[in-house]
Amino acid sequence: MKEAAESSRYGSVPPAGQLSGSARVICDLHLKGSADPHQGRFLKWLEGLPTGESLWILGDLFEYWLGGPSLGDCEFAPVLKALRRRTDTGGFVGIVPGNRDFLIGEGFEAQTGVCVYPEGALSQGPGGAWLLLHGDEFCTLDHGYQRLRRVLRSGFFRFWAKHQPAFLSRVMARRLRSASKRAVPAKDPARMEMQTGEVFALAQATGARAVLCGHAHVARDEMLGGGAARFIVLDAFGHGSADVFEFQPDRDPALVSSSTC
Ligand SMILES: [Mn+2]
Repeated sequence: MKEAAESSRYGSVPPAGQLSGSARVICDLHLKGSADPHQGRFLKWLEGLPTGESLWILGDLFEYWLGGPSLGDCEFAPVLKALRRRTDTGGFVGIVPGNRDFLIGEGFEAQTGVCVYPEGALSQGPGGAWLLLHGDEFCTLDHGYQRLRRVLRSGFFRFWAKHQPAFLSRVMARRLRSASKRAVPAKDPARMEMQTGEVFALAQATGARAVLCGHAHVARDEMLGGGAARFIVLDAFGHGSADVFEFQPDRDPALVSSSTC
């Protein structure tokens, strides 16, 4: 029963979003606008994806996302249009918002056709259920960050953010970014790490055979609990040689590079 209760936190995934056929998973693009060469590179990569293949984005697609004001921001318009084109032509795209773009919600879903999973998603894949998350929830020893995360993701904050004029949202986003930049060097790196004990506990609680996430910007692919669960972290998209996790019907799912796939 506990497993069912834990699993119900995640939205249901339609057949097109299951990981049984061809699917690609990416994360941490941190797109900054049309002057960002990285954004152009992503758009080209997206265009080259085979039609009908599903795509999951595990958060921090944008360097920052303010909700409503960002939907009308011409800097991000090419990204929104490209995602719309993809979903219009039958390609499933799912997103789990990250700590930079946690305000991605209904407006984004309506404009792009991308399915938004605020808490993460539990999808069927090879060998059973795969839990798809951003990954910041596993940095449990960083108590200050977890406190901030709870506030920013609360219904109250979402309501507040939705009703702020665009300029105030911008000021707030800038403050959050610079506070985080100031705080990170002062923190003990060990406390900022993902806690694999937490990953394994969540895999057990949700019945997932694998947990797939990003956030750390450093790839890893390992077995936890003596082989009971697989834990995979992707490199940030466009950085490193393991920035895409690929599912193909004829081979084992694996980390690959976006420059070769
Ligand atoms: Mn992140």
